[in-house]
Amino acid sequence: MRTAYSVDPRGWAKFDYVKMPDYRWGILLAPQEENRVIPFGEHYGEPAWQEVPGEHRAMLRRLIVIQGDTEPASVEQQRHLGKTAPSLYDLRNLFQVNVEEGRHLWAMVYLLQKYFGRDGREEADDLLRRRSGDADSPRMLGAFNEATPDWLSFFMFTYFTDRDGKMQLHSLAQSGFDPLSRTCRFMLTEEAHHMFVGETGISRVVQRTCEAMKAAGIGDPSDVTKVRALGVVDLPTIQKKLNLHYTLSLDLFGSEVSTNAANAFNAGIKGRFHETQIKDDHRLQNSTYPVLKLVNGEIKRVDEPALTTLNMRLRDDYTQDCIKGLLRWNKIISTAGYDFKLTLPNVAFHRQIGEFKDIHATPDGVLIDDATWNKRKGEWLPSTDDGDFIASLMIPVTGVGEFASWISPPKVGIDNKPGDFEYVKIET
Ligand code: BYC
Ligand code: FE
Ligand code: FE
Repeated sequence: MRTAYSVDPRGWAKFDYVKMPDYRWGILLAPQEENRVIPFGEHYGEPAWQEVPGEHRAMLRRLIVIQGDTEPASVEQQRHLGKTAPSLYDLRNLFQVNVEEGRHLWAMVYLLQKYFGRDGREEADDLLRRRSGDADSPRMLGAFNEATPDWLSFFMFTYFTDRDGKMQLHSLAQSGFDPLSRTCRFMLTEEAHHMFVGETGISRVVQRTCEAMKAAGIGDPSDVTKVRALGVVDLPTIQKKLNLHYTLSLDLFGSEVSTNAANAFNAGIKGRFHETQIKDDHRLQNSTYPVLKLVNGEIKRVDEPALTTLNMRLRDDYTQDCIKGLLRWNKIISTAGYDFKLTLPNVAFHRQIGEFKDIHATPDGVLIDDATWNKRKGEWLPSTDDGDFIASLMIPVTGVGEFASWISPPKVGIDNKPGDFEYVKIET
């Protein structure tokens, strides 16, 4: 695989071919900021900790373990995809994402080993024992036990779920525990590429679908049978995949109202997105934040103490961040002359965590009963048939400069390489 192989402080990304088994992880930390102070919570303004603060040890360890647990989980979920890559370019991106997620696990294990003594080592062993989707020892958070069955899911996952990673890493990058802050700041530089893979991946799928529809003279993008006959993914199915991965990712923010989140903030362990840029007291003892709640069978905004609503706040920041990609995808569709818009479903739709986990709602946020949900959920979430159709398109393409029928080539190559660059050399 052609990737960044060298990790030196001046221009750490030097590219060359590396054999996968020879790939080595470095422990990468953002440079130490001189005189950094804890930027929020009850220790606000005190010097950042270089060692684990005894009183917050258990909470800190729990958050590091949860963060660490998601990283190898995503690799486990994606491990089958190399077999069906739509091009060498995409195969290279998959491998790149996977080696970096592996390194993110390494970064969290480094913190556990270096700063937490014996129980840190035991937690690190447990990280190796758990497996995504395993009945006996699953990964800790819901979305990381779901399947990533095809490349459309991979792109949705890197767009939506890696973006939860971005938000959580930003919050942990604010941490008063300086070694955690420094590891997370470095991880964020890699996270940008993962989300790029997702955003451009979906762009390329949408692009190809629109081109194929136009060439075939199809006017109605919702004519699923006709569009599928062209060997491309129809836009309604892309919307269903989006609904699934967005809502699974919303669950990763935890409950809207959470004392865990309040405690982590108070303790100076986990801050807000862009904490240091927010203009307020950074203690939040007296302020409120509006939360969506179920009140007498209706979805209502209710003001709650700001401290307990930090998960909701981070989730709102996340949704704002998600919208940007949708604008780009919709631009491709409208430029092609089609009247179809991809949208984010209402936060009450398809939830397993938080306020709305016990009710059913449509993507528009209309509450519905169990029977209606069971009858209609196939309109909103990928069905077995949809999965089978997408699977039928997942035929590997390994010729140099070639791409599968259902996806456009990228606009530019990685490291400015031309379209016919051999990103991965496959040993036969
Ligand atoms: N599934 O007070 P609550 C990434 C548990 S992704 C299962 O509502 P809290 C990546 C919760 O643990 C970023 N369980 O929530 C992306 C708690 O259990 P305990 C990963 C869940 O604690 C792509 C109970 O429910 N990093 O990096 O405020 C590829 C009540 O919880 C879930 C982090 O998440 C769920 N979805 O917030 C590769 C950062 N949600 O303790 C990598 C660290 C909640 O009562 N984690 N529960 O047994 C955290 O900050 C928090 O733990 C959470 C939950 C935001 C996840
Ligand atoms: Fe990661
Ligand atoms: Fe990632």
